[in-house]
Amino acid sequence: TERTILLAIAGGVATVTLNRPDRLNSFTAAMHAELREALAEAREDASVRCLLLTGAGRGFCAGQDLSDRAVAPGAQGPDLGVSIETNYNPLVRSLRDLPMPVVCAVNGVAAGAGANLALACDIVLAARSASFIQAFCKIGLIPDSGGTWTLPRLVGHARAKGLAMLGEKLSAEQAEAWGMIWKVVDDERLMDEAGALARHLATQPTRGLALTKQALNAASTNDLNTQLDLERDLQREAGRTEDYREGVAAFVAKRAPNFEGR
Ligand code: T3D
Repeated sequence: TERTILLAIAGGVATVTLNRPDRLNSFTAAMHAELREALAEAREDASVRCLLLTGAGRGFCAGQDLSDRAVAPGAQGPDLGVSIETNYNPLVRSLRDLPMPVVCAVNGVAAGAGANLALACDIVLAARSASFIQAFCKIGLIPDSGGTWTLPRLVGHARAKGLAMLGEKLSAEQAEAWGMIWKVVDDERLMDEAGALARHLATQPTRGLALTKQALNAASTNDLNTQLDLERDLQREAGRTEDYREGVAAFVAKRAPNFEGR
């Protein structure tokens, strides 16, 4: 059977492609399991210094595959808490905790958990024709995959509530204008630009970027004093990396640095 997740490692970048295009890459339990495997493989490969996540076909990801979820009247449906605990939460945590930049190339519609999966990544590019839909409210659910946490922080409470309670389609351009994503790219340029960005990041000081990610992630919940302490600790760590030494040496010698990710 066709793999539902594709993993390609080249040039320091692990490209992970959601691959159920005829279902707009919506998630089954098997696909979650394959994605966990791919992320573990990428994480364990010492050559990988950036992860790029995208979708095959015309959609990015339509969230949970709902054909798995229809139940006869009166019958007991699946426990969605178990689904979240086993599949969606570990996925969001693993992207957040991955000690390298995670780039997302949103190639088409991102709906439900698919939208919030994209927003859990560090740098989100979207095709001009892509869109984001907090589709949960239309079927009686709440935004998951971190959406209730991520959305208000990215776009503010007023917009988060509008998106979550109305489930309207938000265009990629509006998402960029609201600061929800990094950048919109013309459709035919998306994968080239996302690939170039990921390959660039893979040549940068990976430890420093991982510590930067850790600090910014923590800032969403820390007060200033706690954050200043954290910056001290993480800067101490960054200052002990070989890439920091190389960065300063290259600057002083007026030459290009050669970062090794250590
Ligand atoms: O259950 C749990 O474990 C809890 C966790 C929940 C997390 C969630 O993500 S809940 C939210 C689930 N997702 C949705 O509600 C979105 C459903 N999809 C849509 O609303 C639309 O498909 C889109 C707005 C995303 C795209 O619309 P459009 O018109 O571009 O495409 P389409 O025709 O609707 O979809 C194309 C095909 O993909 C179609 O199949 P067909 O007619 O060609 O045989 C459609 O049924 C299928 N598809 C799209 N999304 C899903 C799906 N099939 C199963 N599950 C889907 N989520």
